Amino acid sequence: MTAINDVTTLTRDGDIAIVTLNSPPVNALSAKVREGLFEGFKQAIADDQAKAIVLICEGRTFIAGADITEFGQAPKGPGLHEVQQMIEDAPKPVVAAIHGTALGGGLEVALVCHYRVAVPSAKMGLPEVNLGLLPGAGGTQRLPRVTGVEKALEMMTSGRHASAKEAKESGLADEIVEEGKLLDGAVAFARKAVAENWPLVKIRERDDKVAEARGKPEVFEAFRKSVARKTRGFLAPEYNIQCIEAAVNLPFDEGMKVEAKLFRELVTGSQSAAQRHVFFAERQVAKIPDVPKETPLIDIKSVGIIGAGTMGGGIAMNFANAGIPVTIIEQSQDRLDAGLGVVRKNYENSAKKGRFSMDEVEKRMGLLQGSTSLEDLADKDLVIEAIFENMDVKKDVFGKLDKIVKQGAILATNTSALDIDEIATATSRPEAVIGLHFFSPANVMKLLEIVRADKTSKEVIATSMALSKKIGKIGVLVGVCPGFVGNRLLAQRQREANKLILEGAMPWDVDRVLFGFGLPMGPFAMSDLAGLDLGWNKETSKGETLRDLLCERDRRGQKTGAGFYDYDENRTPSPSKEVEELIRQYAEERQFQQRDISDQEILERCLYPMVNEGAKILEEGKAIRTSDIDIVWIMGYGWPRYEGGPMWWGENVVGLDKVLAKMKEWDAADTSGTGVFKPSALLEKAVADKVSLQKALEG
Ligand code: TC6
Repeated sequence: MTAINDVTTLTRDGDIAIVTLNSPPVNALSAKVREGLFEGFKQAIADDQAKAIVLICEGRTFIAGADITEFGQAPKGPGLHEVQQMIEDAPKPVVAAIHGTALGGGLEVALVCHYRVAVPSAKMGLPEVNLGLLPGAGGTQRLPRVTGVEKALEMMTSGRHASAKEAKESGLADEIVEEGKLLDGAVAFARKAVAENWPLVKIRERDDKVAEARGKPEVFEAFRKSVARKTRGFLAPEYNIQCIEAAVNLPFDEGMKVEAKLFRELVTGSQSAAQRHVFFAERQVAKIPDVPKETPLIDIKSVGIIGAGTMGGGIAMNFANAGIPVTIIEQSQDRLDAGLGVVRKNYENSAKKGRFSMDEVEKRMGLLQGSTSLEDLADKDLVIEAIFENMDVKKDVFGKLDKIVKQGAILATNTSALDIDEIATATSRPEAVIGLHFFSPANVMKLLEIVRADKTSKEVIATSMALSKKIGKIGVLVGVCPGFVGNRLLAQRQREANKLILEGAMPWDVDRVLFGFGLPMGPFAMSDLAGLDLGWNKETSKGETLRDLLCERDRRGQKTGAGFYDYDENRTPSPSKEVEELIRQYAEERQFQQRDISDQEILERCLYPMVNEGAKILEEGKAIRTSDIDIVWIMGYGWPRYEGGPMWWGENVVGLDKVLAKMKEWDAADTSGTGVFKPSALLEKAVADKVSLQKALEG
């Protein structure tokens, strides 16, 4: 055995050379790995006794891509293209032996090997698009040459990982070998290639699969249309498509030039920087500095949920989906039946859409039990309260739970607004109490705010974080404060949006700007969708707010065909003259000066205060790191990934100094006495010290 460097070895099994990479965690193509590949292959090629070469990886996976941490740094060691050329031009068969995930640059290395074998559990894909990139090592030119244009378009714009079976069917893999016997299978395959004198296949020389789409721009146009909604605002999907067009219409080397040019544009651009930030932020979020990985977990084998309303039912579905039995408590059998009926309908709808079978509906419903007695929660490992937002009622419920539920269980509340420390005082075990703030619809939304109260134990926190993953959520640990992280930022935007329409902008102006920024919906379209009469009552309406006035005119949102907008029978919105008039009159009566408001001002007024509030949240210790706040808004509120989250955007796209200057300007001009624009001390510190918010927080 020859150690090429500390991540690469070269061995020989008879007449087959074996280059092995071992660079945890995922064998990413760091400078060291590239160097190892280059030297390893050089020696294996020079070794006359080696008739073929197998490339294999130790650890959990084949090469999972370029080393994302190296992006943006000066290149070191041999370039990937150099390594690839040496492999592709090798004068003896090279076989990639794939397990785990061959992704991005990893698959691009496999695609310059003459053959690929994989175990059944292996997956392959070009997920660069999710990092705001395209496969810049020949993947855009080689994948369509193997799989054909249609599959390449779909795989590269979605970043999806194909199974080994699919890879075999589409020609990406040449053979599937027995699980756990990858090396033996690959060596046997290589030996056969030598014995039978198989050709040294170079994908770059193939043309048959791409020729089919040549001179057919309509293929690409149709595809663009089909993904337009999903890819709105993102640059990378379009760039990937253009590269595949080049693969179809240009010779290989010319196509490679297009790939290189577009890759450079993306990798130096702001969208990819933002999406790479999100990639790491998603992984960071699970790390809690004072809750070590070894913290013992509570085994959650059964769950109780109090409340079978929209939230309770949605929450219950998450657990049933993960195979965990749930007991749902309601006050009356009628309500229980209604709640469970809604859950069944949701499941049946999913089954109708083909997501799973009717048997599966019954299986999941079978995990849900109803009861009207809290006593039935005695043996549950986790109880989640999901009743209406009233402190006295919640305290009463927690007082009862304290007496009923076994010791060692977690007592959680789904409150989105109330003080969890106070709720915990109703029990004799505040260490067991935590907030699990699901977002509506709770069975769909990925975000789970895990709210740590003063006395919540580390076991309860660690278990909640682990559980969030188990039920397919991204759990973000936050602290107790009004609105926690997500709604606290939202409140800033809502306040300014409501003020802006009294100062001269119209609801559709505000919505257009925020939608154009990349958010799924503006605040007024959102209100119309949710219903303006949430919490509004005809009898008690005082006609004081715009909302009161709209509801009194039966403009209660989409459901009544009118709200801030007018709606046609397809629920398509259009600006409303009536609302415009109403707003002007309302503003005049309250002596608001109406003026022209630019799109830029709308954007700044709605979003800068969110950045400022995020900084306040950090300085109060209610979020662990800036990137956690970004994750909350990306996962829970649809902040566009290519803008990195509000904190990343404020810091990297706008600039903290600009945000601070605006906050100061608005604060000085603000006569409301509320101090809503008061700059965060942390923001001031970061700007003064010229460091990031995270640095300012840590230092
Ligand atoms: C590309 O190839 C471009 C090519 C152009 C050529 C010029 N680099 O996700 P996990 C870390 S673009 C550096 O928790 P899993 C990750 O941060 C790349 N680090 O594990 C984490 O570190 P921590 C195309 C990476 O088993 C640890 O590994 N490739 C990279 O749930 C474990 O990760 C991709 O986009 C990387 N490429 O999932 C693939 N990948 O422990 C991106 C991971 O310190 N990776 N790390 O927090 C993945 O999709 C998943 O990580 C996985 C493993 C499926 C490979």
